[in-house]
Amino acid sequence: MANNSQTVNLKGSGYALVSITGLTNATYKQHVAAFINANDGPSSQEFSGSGEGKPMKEFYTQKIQLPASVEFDFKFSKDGGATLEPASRSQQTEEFMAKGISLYKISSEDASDNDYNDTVMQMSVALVG
Ligand SMILES: [Ca+2]
Repeated sequence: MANNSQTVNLKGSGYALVSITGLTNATYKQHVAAFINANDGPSSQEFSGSGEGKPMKEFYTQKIQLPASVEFDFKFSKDGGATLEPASRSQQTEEFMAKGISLYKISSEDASDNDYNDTVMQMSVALVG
């Protein structure tokens, strides 16, 4: 798998409400594509933004059937979006689990300073029966 891509596997059965949003800490424009492959079909969402501590304006929320996988592809642009190049991802996805809900943090680096927070994606998965 390319190092600008990371997949989160969502195990189980039944339905879950999946919500994804993100923020940037970056001068360069950040692009993220999320591909959701659920038991009841695929969906996807693109996210973009730039700036320090700026939320991305896109927000994905959908009820899906488990099991599912969610692939995050991270890119960035040095020329305002005309040319995209891969942004290496950070360390492993951080995962926070509680009964019925999981939270994930997936972040990337555009290789200028290695602070690994140029894009920080957050995903919540709430079981809804
Ligand atoms: Ca950085």
